Amino acid sequence: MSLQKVQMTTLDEFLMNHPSPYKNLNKIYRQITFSCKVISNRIKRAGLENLYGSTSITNFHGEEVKNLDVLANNTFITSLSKIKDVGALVSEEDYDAMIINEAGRYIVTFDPLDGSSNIDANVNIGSIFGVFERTGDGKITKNDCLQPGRNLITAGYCLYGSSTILVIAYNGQVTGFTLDENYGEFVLTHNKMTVPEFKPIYSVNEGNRDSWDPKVREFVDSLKSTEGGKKPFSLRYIGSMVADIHRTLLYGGLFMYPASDSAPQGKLRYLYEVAPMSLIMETAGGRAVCGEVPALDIVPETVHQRVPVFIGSSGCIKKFEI
Ligand code: AHM
Ligand code: MG
Repeated sequence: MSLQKVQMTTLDEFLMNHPSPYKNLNKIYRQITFSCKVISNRIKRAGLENLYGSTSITNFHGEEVKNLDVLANNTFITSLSKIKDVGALVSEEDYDAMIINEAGRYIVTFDPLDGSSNIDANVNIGSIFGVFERTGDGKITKNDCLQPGRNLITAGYCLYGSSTILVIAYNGQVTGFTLDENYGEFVLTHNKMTVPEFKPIYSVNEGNRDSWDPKVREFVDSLKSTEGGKKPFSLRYIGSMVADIHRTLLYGGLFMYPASDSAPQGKLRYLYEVAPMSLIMETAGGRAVCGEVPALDIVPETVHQRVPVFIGSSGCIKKFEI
């Protein structure tokens, strides 16, 4: 009997075979992926371990904090704080940037558990992260955290879905790894990912339609129009950015979170939601814009700055710009 050759590349092996010019980035990846494995496991066991539901806390964003939000945030902070090259952390769940080592070289921004409103419904949720380098040679400061997405040296997300998938923009490529729970390893499953140039799918919370800018309203209406026998775009909206972006990356289409009357800057935050996802989409050949400006060129003024965003296939973004 001949044994079949095992053709698996783990994430560790991938990082070793594709060394980054940024020293010790693999150590940061080790801590991030460990956090994602822990979070993935706890999400799967949430019903059994009584982890669903909310804390009594409303955070500074005015949002209800879920038990799993706290667990995911603590997991990221604890594991990243062990790396001496990590100088600062910016988390969606914490009011300000945290300087954890003034001599550290890197800033890690993260949304530990995105899609909070879907947590208790067992619907896909995810973690998002980005890594910047400090700007000067001196001690790291909170100002070093306010950088445009273009400065990200790597970014990624982990989708906790029917399987757990980690997608990273690393060394100029987008690569996907699936968690093999038998071995506890992320294994390469999606090599050199590229987003289709065009696909008639749009993804937006259309309940906000009446309070969008008229240009956005007209644009979304045009996607649905059947005038002249046109086939309308299909609507797909999960309400978890990680899941909506993952589908967009694989199938193509357009994900949007425009500004509205109740959210004049949009809802999504730049440093740990929009910038990392924009880097991933642009590296995969797609586009991301905040109105007229490329999303990666925004320089945030505060760590929790929100921006309106349109992100996806370049052919779909082009339609918006016409
Ligand atoms: P969260 O970080 O508190 O979970 O909020 C971000 C989420 C995104 O995942 C998603 O795209 C958006 O909020 C959905 O918002 P809405 O419920 O307004 O459609
Ligand atoms: Mg979020």
